[in-house]
Amino acid sequence: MVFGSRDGSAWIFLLALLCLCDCSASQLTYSISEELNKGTVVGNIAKDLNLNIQDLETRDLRIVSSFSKTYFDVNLRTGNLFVSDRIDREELCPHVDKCSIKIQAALNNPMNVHRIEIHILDVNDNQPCFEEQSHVLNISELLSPGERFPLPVAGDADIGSNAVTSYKLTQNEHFSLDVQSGGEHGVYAELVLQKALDREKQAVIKLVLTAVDGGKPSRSGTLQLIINVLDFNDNTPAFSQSLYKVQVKENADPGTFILRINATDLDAGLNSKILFFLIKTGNLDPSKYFNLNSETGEIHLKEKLDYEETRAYEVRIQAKDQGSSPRRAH
Ligand SMILES: [Ca+2]
Ligand SMILES: [Ca+2]
Ligand SMILES: [Ca+2]
Ligand SMILES: [Ca+2]
Repeated sequence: MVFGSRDGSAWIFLLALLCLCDCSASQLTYSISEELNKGTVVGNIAKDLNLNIQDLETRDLRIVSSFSKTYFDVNLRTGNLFVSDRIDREELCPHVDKCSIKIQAALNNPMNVHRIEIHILDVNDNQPCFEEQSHVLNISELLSPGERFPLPVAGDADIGSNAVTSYKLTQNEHFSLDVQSGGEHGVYAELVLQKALDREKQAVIKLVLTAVDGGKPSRSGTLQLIINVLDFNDNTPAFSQSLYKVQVKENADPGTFILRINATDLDAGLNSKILFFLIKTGNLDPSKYFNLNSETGEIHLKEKLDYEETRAYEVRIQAKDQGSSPRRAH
């Protein structure tokens, strides 16, 4: 138990007597906003309790509270009950919708105790905020429009319409936002794929999710969304030329460099890693005459050629990516 602003052992006695005295005395109710300046008048208790102003001093009016702070005091010359300490609703009543402070106005001769309940109304003094600054989503370029992805929920220490009421998303061509309310999370949002992604066009998409509260004016908090577009093997290797022509002297030594073939693949990782292979066509096994380095695409002579026997070799080469469902080009 803590007592009004002034001294006293006599007051300990008074509180001990609280239940023995006139507890049926009237009750006053006031409503004020949180975070009012010290000195702000809540109401006039002399008037509201029908007391003479002179009696306040002669009957030694005191404000008594069971809180560790009194928050309020009374001006004995005017009867005004005023705010004497900072009132932060979020600190006083965290996660509670209804918040009030109960105090008592105690008078001597005769001893009276009047109960006063002061409702503390919420002010929009907290902005929505996310637990993290950025959130990463890994989304395959294979997925079809309509796929949904849950997003982190923003908190707001205020209540009711001063808490989060909506979410917004950066304008973009691939995703829309579906904002739902209800359930234990209050208001939450899901990302909805509107247009299929293409990693080869844009591998990372950065968007900003904004949580907005319903205060007037409203406050907001943001979260960066980083969408990594995961590769799907949707590109076939492509040779730099469809036909490579090269002339070799028939007396060239085995090991002589002939040419290097080149192919590229727009995908990523193994989906774009290309290996080359010589292909048998008809009776010709090109690996009898040529060495192909499957990684570099370099072709070297394997054994001496005979112009009189064969004047030209047409060799088919396959380029194959290393995706789990590989794609091939010839
Ligand atoms: Ca508040
Ligand atoms: Ca708020
Ligand atoms: Ca590929
Ligand atoms: Ca791809």
